[in-house]
Amino acid sequence: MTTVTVPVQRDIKAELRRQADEMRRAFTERGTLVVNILSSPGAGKTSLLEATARYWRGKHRMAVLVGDLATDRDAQRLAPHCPVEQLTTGGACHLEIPLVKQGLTKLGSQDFDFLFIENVGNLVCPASHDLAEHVRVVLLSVTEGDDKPGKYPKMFRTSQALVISKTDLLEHVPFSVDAAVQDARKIQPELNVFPVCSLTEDGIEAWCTFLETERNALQSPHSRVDDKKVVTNDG
Ligand SMILES: Nc1nc2c(ncn2[C@@H]2O[C@H](COP(=O)(O)OP(=O)(O)OP(=O)(O)O)[C@@H](O)[C@H]2O)c(=O)[nH]1
Ligand SMILES: [Mg+2]
Repeated sequence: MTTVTVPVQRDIKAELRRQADEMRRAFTERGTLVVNILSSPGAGKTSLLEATARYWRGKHRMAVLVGDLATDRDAQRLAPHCPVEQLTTGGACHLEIPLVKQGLTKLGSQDFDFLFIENVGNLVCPASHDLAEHVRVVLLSVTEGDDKPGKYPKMFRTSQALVISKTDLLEHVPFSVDAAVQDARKIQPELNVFPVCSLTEDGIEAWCTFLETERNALQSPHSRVDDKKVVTNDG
């Protein structure tokens, strides 16, 4: 008797990862650093991007793709600062490559130094999706509690940077920056950490310098694009 194996399912995620790798290589060649920003709802992603755009005004060309379940409110906030396209997921709790591609088409053929993707506010699902980024950043605001890294490990394990946001509120809440950083570095020892207050712009210079260094590394002859591959551990 002959055994025939009939494939009944395509590995859709593998195809999306392949597309993400291809897009990342193209961004690298164009000198565009792609940054995927993740956090729980309201941790301060859009505020961080507003502060970043204010800090870089006239220095770098930046654009933003911003994901939300509904409304274009974040795009309206960012529009005075830089080119922006809202990606409305219609209920989905994270962004995926096809929607990012649609946003890129709308942004047009202009080259940017930095492309930020503000993901849907959610500390779980976005961690599993590679959006062609070079750098993944997780925000943790001080009002959320310093115990969150260990409780949501995948988000921290797959990120290269941690922004601790709303530091102006530290005096009002029981949040230890040291405890949060220790907890996060148990999961991801290489994590770069940036305490930031987007309202006063305290910490924004260090954050922007980090991004500039990452972009310069893209253009270095020793840069290995494959090293920038995002680890999502999703099979
Ligand atoms: N005190 C204080 N408030 C902040 C800071 N950054 C943001 N906020 C406030 O936090 C709220 C949420 O900020 P957003 O920037 O909209 O947060 P977000 O993560 O983009 O929210 P979603 O896109 O809905 O997930 C707003 O009321 C901001 O003004 C900060 O550094 N300090
Ligand atoms: Mg936002």
